[in-house]
Parts: sequence; C-alpha cells; structure tokens
Amino acid sequence: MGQPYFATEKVIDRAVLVGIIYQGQEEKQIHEYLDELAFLTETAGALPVKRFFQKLDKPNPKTFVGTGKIDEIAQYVAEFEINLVIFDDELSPSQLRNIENLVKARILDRTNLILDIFAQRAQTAHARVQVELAQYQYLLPRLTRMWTHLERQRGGIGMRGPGETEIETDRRIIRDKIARLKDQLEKIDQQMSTQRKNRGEMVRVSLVGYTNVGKSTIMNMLSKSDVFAENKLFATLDTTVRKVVIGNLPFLLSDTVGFIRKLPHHLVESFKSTLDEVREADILLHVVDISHPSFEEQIEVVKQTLPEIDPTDKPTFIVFNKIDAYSFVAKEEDDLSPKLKENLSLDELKNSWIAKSNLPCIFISAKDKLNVEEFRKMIYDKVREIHAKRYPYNNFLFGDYPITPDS
Ligand SMILES: Nc1nc2c(ncn2[C@@H]2O[C@H](COP(=O)(O)OP(=O)(O)OP(=O)(O)O)[C@@H](O)[C@H]2O)c(=O)[nH]1
Ligand SMILES: [Mg+2]
Repeated sequence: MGQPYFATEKVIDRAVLVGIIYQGQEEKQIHEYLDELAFLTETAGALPVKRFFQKLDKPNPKTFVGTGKIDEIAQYVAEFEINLVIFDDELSPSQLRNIENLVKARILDRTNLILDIFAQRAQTAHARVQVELAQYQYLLPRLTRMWTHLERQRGGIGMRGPGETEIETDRRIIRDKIARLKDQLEKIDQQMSTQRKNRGEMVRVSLVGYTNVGKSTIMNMLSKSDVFAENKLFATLDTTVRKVVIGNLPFLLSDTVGFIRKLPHHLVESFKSTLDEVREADILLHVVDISHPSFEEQIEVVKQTLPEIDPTDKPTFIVFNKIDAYSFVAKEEDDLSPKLKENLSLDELKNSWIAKSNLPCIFISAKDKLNVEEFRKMIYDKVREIHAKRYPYNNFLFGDYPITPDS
C-alpha cells in the first residue's frame, strides 16, 4: 500500500534566495544575511531551497544582480520547479518588472516578505490597519506592473490609453485607501493615548530589541503572564503592557515588536504608534540574543532604529539573554594567533562588554532562569530611583529590596 493521498495537502512554495556581497563585505556576512532571509522565508511559510549571491559594488539598476546571474537563476527556477525568488534588498519598481520578465516565478523582495509576515501575524485592528497602510504605500509606486500585465493580456495593440486610465483609477483607489487607513489609525491612536494616561502613577519600563531575542519570554518571566513567544520572527506585533510587582514596588512593563535590519521604512512609519510605549517609557531594557553569531550587528541595528522612534536618551540596560545557548570555539594553548570573537568564553565576552559598553549590562537566561534574581534587583533599583523622585508622596516604598526567591 502506498502513502495515503490527501487531496487538500497544502503545497509549500519552494524559494530561492538572492543577495549581493558588497565592497568591503566578507562572504561570511552574506551567509549570515541569507540565513536571516531564510528564517524570514520559513516564517512566511515557504521553503528556501537554494541561495545565489554575487560580488558587486552596487546593485545592477536593471536587474539587481548581473544579467548572467539572472539567467542562471531563471534556469534553476525552470529546472527545479521553484515558485518564489526572494531578493535580500528592496527592488525598485523597474528592477521588479525586468526580473519578472526574465524569471518565470513570483518575485519578492525583502520588504515584501516582511510585509507579508506582518500581515499574516496581525491580530488586532490596530496592527492590521498599520500593516495594510504600509502595504498600500509599498504598492503605490509599483502599480505600473499591473499596467504592463494589462497591456500583455490585451495583446498590447493600441491599448496604451485604456491601460493608463485603469492604472490611474487604481492609483486613485489606493490613495483613497491610504487616506482612510491614516484616519482610522489616528482614531485608534487617540483611544490608546487616553488609555495610557489613565494608568496611574507608575514608572514605565519597555523591552526593546531585535526580533526573536526573547523579549516576550522575559515579559512572561517577570510578569508571570502568558505572552505569545515562539521561535519565529515577529511573533509579537502589538505592544502588550503588564503591571509587574517586584518587592513591594509596582511598575508597568511593555513588550514590543522586534526590529530587524533593513526594516521597511513604511513599516517603521506606520508602526510608530505601536511604539509609543517605547517613546513614553522611563527605562529601556535592550534585549540581545548573545547566542546569535551576529548579535553585535543586531545591537547596532537596534541602536540605529531607536532614534527614529524615540529621539530622547533614556536610562537603558543591555540585557544579554540566552547565555545557556552561548557557544565558542576554544583555542589551543599553543595557538598564539589573535583570539577572534568566536574564541571568547562567556566570561571573557562578559568582561569585554562590561569594559567597553557605556550602558550597564546584565547576562541572563530567561529559559533556564539564570541570573534572574540579579536582573530583577537591577530593574527594581532603577524603577525605585525614578519612582521616589517622581511620586514622592506615593508610599509603595518601605525598606529595601526583599531578597527572597519569590519576591
Ligand atoms: N536557549 C534559549 N532560548 C530562549 C531564551 N529566551 C527565549 N528563548 C527562545 O527564543 C525564541 C524567541 O523568543 P521570544 O520571547 O518569542 O522572542 P521575542 O524577542 O519576543 O521575538 P519577537 O516577538 O518575534 O520579536 C523562543 O523560541 C524562545 O523559547 C533563553 O534564555 N535561552
Ligand atoms: Mg515577542
């Protein structure tokens, strides 16, 4: 007997990934980038089966990679039944059109892929409106593509006029939609801002960081609540706020959407209100996945994205999470070549960060509950300091931090 046949079995898209190694980049780096693109692809529900990359000073204005490379990709797509080709950068409308003419598969760029994941994951009206807005803004300049489709469908005989009219109609519809979504968003923002004002006298702490570093897991650990956490990118889109009490001191803790390199600009724009919580926070906990090979670059991405959301400087702690999963390649004692980042033990790495970081750091594992008590004490001290200054007549505070395992 053969395998049972399921007529409704879902066909998974097979994808190839395409990236450029730019001047001054190492090949290792492009592999890390494409690893991330592969993770995004899986998160979106497709299967990455092959990677293509090419060394270039800058993207080819017509076809992103060179035409020879595009031919190679087109052949592979035809031979191995590939339905998706995903580029690691945002493609211009004309690049997209040219590639579509050469490669017989659906062409996506990184922006498109991220927008798609956000759309799949948006749960609340707020998140849905924000994603839809970003999607229409991305689509607007790319509408010429539909026009070429129409032209082709109609055989392209004298159809330029009607084609153009249709694209103009489409554009107008989309502009109207964008205007309406912006209105909707403004209303939701007002409601949320009122809600935030009614929260009472509590210091506000916000978890920020790259996607998949463990922000929601830390939120769950500190608040004993159940926020959705999983090993996929962008598990969290909406900001969640919980009241947490450490010792006798209550404060508000918020968990927010994660950042990623090359986060689409429209997405940052439309998610700004989700990140109001970050802007209005008193303390930031910048969570880092220390077990990730590119954690240092991820720190930089977050540091560069944060000012777009919140231009003020506020007390920030770097929380190195996942120390349980940290691994390194020990060097032989007689090997005198300089130690690389991947040769550092956890202790050596800790010491070097504590020495060079101008922000206070802590090293924890939310999963294995390592160093959690020290972490809670660190938050407590800072919250208490701000609370005492701001609400001097509010007596939550008696005595010192009670050091009990279950405080
Ligand atoms: N090994 C290890 N895994 C962890 C730790 N903390 C979290 N994880 C795992 O890392 C993955 C991501 O955790 P989340 O808490 O969803 O991460 P996040 O930062 O909220 O991610 P997004 O919401 O997607 O931005 C999950 O599979 C967690 O189980 C840790 O301390 N050690
Ligand atoms: Mg999360």
